[in-house]
Amino acid sequence: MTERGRTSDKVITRAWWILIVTTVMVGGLGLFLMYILGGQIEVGDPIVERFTPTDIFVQPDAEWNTSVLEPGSPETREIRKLTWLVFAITAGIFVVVEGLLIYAIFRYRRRKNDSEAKDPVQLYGSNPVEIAWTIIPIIIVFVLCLATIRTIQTVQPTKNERPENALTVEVIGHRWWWEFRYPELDVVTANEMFIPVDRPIWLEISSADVIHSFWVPELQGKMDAFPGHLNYWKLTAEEEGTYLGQCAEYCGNQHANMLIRVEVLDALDFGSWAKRQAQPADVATGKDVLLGREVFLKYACQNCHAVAGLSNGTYAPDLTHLMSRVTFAGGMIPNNADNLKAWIDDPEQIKPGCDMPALKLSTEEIEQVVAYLVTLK
Ligand code: HEC
Ligand SMILES: [Cu+2]
Repeated sequence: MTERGRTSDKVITRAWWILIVTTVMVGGLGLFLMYILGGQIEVGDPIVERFTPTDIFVQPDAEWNTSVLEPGSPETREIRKLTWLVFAITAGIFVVVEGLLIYAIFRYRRRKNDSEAKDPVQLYGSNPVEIAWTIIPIIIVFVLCLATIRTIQTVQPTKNERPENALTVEVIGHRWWWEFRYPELDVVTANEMFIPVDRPIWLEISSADVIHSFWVPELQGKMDAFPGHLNYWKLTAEEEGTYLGQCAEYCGNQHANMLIRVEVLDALDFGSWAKRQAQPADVATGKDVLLGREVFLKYACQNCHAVAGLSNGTYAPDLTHLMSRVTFAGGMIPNNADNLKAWIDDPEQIKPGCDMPALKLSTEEIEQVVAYLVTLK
């Protein structure tokens, strides 16, 4: 072509440069902002001088193993099978499409001795090609669809498919913690779900407020927790150990601190855990402990929290066997006396926006109430 052809080449080159430079600039700016803001997002302001938590955002003693590719139940094994199938099909598509693209780029590139004026052969429409690239994707989507439906049918039970020998756990999402109730065992606990190995567990999942989602990646898929509606999950853990999970539906500002910890025990250990949990632990003796119990009753603690034999609050985590749990506040903080003091002094400092108010206890009262709480084993 003429002068004009060359100018448009230049324009295209310039456009490429503008695109590359803007991408790098916008990306760089984004990273820079993330760096600055990331450093500023801290857990609360250090307004509290009296007590400071020793450690936060830790799941003590647990491997951070939450991979969907390492199934710990028959259900997650089925899900992984589907994952690999979808991956294989889409990887195949990727290879074919990219292969053709690269082939076309090299095979039909402009050669040195091509005259500038020589345009490639111009084709307008081709029925066989149009039909092929309509039918093939339809078949692929159909296959993916069938495979997905089959997996859903295998892993997701209907209301009537509760296995005979299953153990029922009612899972209730709250902002921002989980409640676990075992109706057959008369046990209520929070954030840490204990289950026996090799026995089907029947989960009845719901919510006390907004929509949450119960997700322990190695044990089952995600299941929404709705207020006023039950969803069912069935799972059988195949190995003892600790499994971690996380609320998987954005539910407010502390969503990220709504963790799940599942302890899978052998049948015997589970039996003794359940037996212990079903009994009250409120056996306060000693001056400070008894005073702490008074503090618990005097302040509103008892309206929100249950301690079997002492109070019946249902709004907040059951504290009957608080010290049998290794974490508290939705699994975000290790459970020990120092952290409990910091928490009761000002929950906002640790978990901004959470639904427990700072009740303005004196330093002495905090020491006393924690002396009482740590007896709840
Ligand atoms: C208005 C209701 C309310 C009152 C009153 C209240 N709490 Fe709480 N408390 C909560 C809620 C809600 C949580 C869970 C917060 C979270 O994890 O987001 C909580 C969590 C806790 C926890 C951690 C439990 C766990 O396993 O996660 C302890 C311990 C606790 N409160 C002690 C107390 C004490 C002691 C008092 C009295 C001084 C008190 N609370 C008063 C609502 C309340
Ligand atoms: Cu949630």
